[in-house]
Amino acid sequence: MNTLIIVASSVLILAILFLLFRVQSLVSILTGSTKKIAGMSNKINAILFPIFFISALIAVYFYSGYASEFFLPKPASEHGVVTDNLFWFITGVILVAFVLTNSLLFYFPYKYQYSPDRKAHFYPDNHKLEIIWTIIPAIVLTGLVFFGWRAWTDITSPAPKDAVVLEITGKQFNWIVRYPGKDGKLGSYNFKLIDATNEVGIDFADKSSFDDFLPREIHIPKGKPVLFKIRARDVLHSVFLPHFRQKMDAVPGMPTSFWFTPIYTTDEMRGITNNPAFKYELACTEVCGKGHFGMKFLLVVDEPDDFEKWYDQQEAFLKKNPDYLANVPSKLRDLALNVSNNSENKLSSF
Ligand SMILES: [Cu+2]
Repeated sequence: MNTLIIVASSVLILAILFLLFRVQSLVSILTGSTKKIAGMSNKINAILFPIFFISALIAVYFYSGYASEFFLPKPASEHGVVTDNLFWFITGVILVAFVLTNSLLFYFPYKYQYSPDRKAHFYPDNHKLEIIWTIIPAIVLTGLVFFGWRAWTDITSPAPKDAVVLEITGKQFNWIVRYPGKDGKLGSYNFKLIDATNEVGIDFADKSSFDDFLPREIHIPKGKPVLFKIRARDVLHSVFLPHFRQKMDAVPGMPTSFWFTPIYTTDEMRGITNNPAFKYELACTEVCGKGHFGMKFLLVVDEPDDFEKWYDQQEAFLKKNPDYLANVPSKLRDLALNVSNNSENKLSSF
């Protein structure tokens, strides 16, 4: 409300100044003293420049306090902390450069306003100045690009060997998540095998697929690297995990990936955000059709022990859908039955 009042009064003051100026111009035209108007309008314009700049700075200051309510909460991954630090550092650099250059930009029209006693000074170039204002931004920008590049390569580099792997497939209009089961290997897939139940086209000729499971919620352990393998079934989608500061397009025919390490469990984040109903979520950030808005998937960060427990309780796709055993080559069918029924014990045979 305060912001609204401040903005409204600033607009009102500007409007009044403008009207005063207009009235005075008209009066001067009527009385025939046009030279005086030029001098007067110059003065008013000159004073308005710094006034406008200072009021804009005050408005930005108030607005940033108001907008901070909508900032993303604390980053919940190691990469998120790096990304956030980089963001705030860049914002700081830009703010300093902005305030410096714009202070001069708005101050100079005031300082060098028209004066009959002053003649313009011809000052075509200054090599030293040119070199300084080229080299300093060049060094700062190179530094920023370097840190940004390092953060990016870190997120997209190969995940550590012990990373928890999961596959996420975007389709119009939901996400399908697949874990590799106890063997840690995702079974291969083939788009020709997609049907209403086998939504990602799991290929049951590959024995790594026997224990794959497709849960309704993503679970990941705190403090361990997690690798998301991303693909799309139809159009472009984009996997966005705002709390972990992760975002990657899901592209049909071109698998992508990223990895990160979560640092707060869902429960811890409930404490941090002071919101007992807090849930991590995954959203689609590529306008992919009319159901785009509904592409939400919940994500839970567990303590590593709870995660193991949850992982062990999940039922393999083949166990839930025994009809698909028919797709398993006959010589592997016994193994498939064993693995899917009791994935924990039988995997040593792989
Ligand atoms: Cu989408």
